[in-house]
Amino acid sequence: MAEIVQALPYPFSFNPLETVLLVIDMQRDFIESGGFGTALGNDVTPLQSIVPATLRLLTLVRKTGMPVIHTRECHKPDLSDCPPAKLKRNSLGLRIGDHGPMGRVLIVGEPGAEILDELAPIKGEIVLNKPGKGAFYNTDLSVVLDRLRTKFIIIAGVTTEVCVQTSMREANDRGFECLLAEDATESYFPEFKQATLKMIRAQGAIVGWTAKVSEIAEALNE
Ligand code: TIU
Repeated sequence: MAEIVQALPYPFSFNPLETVLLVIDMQRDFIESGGFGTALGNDVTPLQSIVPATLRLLTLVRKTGMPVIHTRECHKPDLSDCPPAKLKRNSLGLRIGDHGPMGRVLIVGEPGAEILDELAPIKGEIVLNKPGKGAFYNTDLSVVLDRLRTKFIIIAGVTTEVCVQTSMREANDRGFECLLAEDATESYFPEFKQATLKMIRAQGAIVGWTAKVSEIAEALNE
């Protein structure tokens, strides 16, 4: 049964039985002060503003029974999955693996790598650790989506132009139809967020669609 979201650049038609919600990297390291986002020289506070809309999206998707997949950008404690080029890229402050106020930066199992309490995965939801910006690179995401018989992906998370956009492009190239939740994604740079939304839906949804959480809720009669 097809549902229709009043999305941009034109309505997004999807079957909830073939849809997953992919929540990208809503981790303390990006959203709370003192982690990786701060180490890169950013003011992290704008990212905190999307927590309520992301929670609303999670809540309504959970109600429908659609699968939820959370990702976390993080690395093994020995950094064997972190290419030297990524490790040395940040020369401003703390680097990946350094000890910071939320434990070792971007390392699996450390407090900073955890998803925000408000958005924490619940029983049955899938959590994928990813070493890259894209959610498909060096992860089991393709296998998981195949097993769930996924055709459509609703995407939320941070940051819009880095891990979210990379993951959305990867998914689009793999044949998934993707809808980005506009108010459940954020960037450290407002102009980058707006540019990303525009470039995703340009040229007849060249990468995918965008819509507000309220528009997704409407399509799901919530
Ligand atoms: N720096 C930045 O904007 N983002 C990242 O490094 N990772 C994610 O987007 N998750």
